[in-house]
Amino acid sequence: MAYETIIVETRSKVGLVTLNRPKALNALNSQVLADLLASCRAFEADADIGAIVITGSEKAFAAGADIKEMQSKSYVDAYMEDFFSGWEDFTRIRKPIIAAVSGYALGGGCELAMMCDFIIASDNAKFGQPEITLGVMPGMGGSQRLTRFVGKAKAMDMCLTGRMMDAAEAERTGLVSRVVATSDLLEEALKAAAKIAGFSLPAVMMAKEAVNRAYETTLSEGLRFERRLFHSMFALEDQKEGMAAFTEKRQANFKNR
Ligand code: CO8
Repeated sequence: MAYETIIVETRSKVGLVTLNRPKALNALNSQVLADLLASCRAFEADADIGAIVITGSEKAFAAGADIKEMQSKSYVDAYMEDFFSGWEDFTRIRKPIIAAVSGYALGGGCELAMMCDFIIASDNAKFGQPEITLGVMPGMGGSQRLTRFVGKAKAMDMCLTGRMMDAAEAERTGLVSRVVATSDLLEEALKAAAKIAGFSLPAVMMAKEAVNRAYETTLSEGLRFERRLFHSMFALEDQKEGMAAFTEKRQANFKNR
């Protein structure tokens, strides 16, 4: 399938999506949303794919929602079309997604990165929610996810002043899982994705579901949910294989069933 705003490749068992609107610093418009959703759904349906990486350019992961697309909308336009609600569908992709972030991840770009399962950042990455400088506020999860990831003080600081966080601060505050040299970013993200794709896919997907549940429920409910999923794993051939491989001191050969 041909995409207008992204480049889609596969690297062995990893699906790679590169945002590709260089003249607009990968600003997220409705076409990007449609392309990204279609590509991730195709990877979701492809039994050979075990993980997805989303990246941008060295200068920008994405500099936000497309201001030029938004600026003339009326309240009624935004409300009636439920503007950008499609991003919620992105969070329903069940296979693991890594955001490989270099350069600017601002506004919707930061929010897209946070919708992924974890973020690997290059040392030149800059995260921010600058919507306040445009007379608005975050609208794709920035006020909610950022607060859960970095806590109230930092989230308020970012959302109210619009200032950017560099990669070191993003790692210190828990927004990103690791920081690597800019030149190594894609390789490191693909390596992490390939590692995940080598494990049992049902186990990986259940682990993703369980961690995400931690953000939506109480500790006791989350623990019960985790235990039920854990019990269910004894129905997997991959559990038998994984544990047999350990005791037989050999590499596991998962069948994803
Ligand atoms: N939208 C549209 N175009 C953009 C965007 C954007 N977000 N960001 C950059 N561009 C364009 C510029 O207009 C410019 O285009 P042109 O050459 O045609 O003028 C081109 O990209 C290059 O940008 P700059 O010349 O500005 O590059 P600089 O290196 O000087 O600056 C910055 C880089 C600092 C990233 C600067 O471009 C900038 O501040 N961009 C805007 C950042 C921003 O405010 N982002 C938040 C957008 S609002 C948002 O994301 C809300 C999401 C919630 C929606 C929810 C709906 C329900």
